[in-house]
Amino acid sequence: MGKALLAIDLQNDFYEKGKLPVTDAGKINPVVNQLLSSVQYDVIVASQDWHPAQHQSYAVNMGRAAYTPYDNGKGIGPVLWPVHCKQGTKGAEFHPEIATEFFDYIIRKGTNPEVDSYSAFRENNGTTTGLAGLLRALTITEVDLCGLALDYCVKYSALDAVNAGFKTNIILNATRGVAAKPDDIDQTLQELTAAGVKVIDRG
Ligand code: VGL
Ligand code: ZN
Repeated sequence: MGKALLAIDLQNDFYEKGKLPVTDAGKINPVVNQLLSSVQYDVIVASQDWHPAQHQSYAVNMGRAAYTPYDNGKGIGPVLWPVHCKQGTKGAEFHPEIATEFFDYIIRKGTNPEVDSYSAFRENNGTTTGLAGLLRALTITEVDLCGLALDYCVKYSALDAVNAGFKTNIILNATRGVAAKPDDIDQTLQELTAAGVKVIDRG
């Protein structure tokens, strides 16, 4: 019956001055805060990318250049990243403009050094984070997603949400993408729509 807002990885390192910057990320903050403070959600869950220093998604730890395509078939890949969202650093903190007081739960992900975790629902090797169970226990049937980055963590979270049976909406004006390749965003939106995710604007 209820509705949840999933606020994905609204952390300094994904903003313009961060280590893994997303273009125009700061522009989503007013919209995100409008969503966070609105009365329409029964629960708000934030995810926080939270890697140990030796994380294998860090290109430098694998002796490669950042943004190199790489897939070990066991949960690292399809891309290696600059060092970002290292546990306990400023870059891993939520952006100071974000109204974090509205978060009911925070799910930290990507803590296993050998496995990346794009989705807030499960790590890249399939291990669950418990989010679907939490939402079901709270009788949530519909989720809105906002945050960073549209073509990675927002995308994989939305696909897992819809596949777990939740009515799933991406709030397009409250997300931005990394877009390593120019058509990454269009392709992401096509994939999401094909999977049954609704792409909408709010606020
Ligand atoms: C993300 C790449 C690596 C994201 C996290 O939040 O979209 N992308 N870690
Ligand atoms: Zn990460």
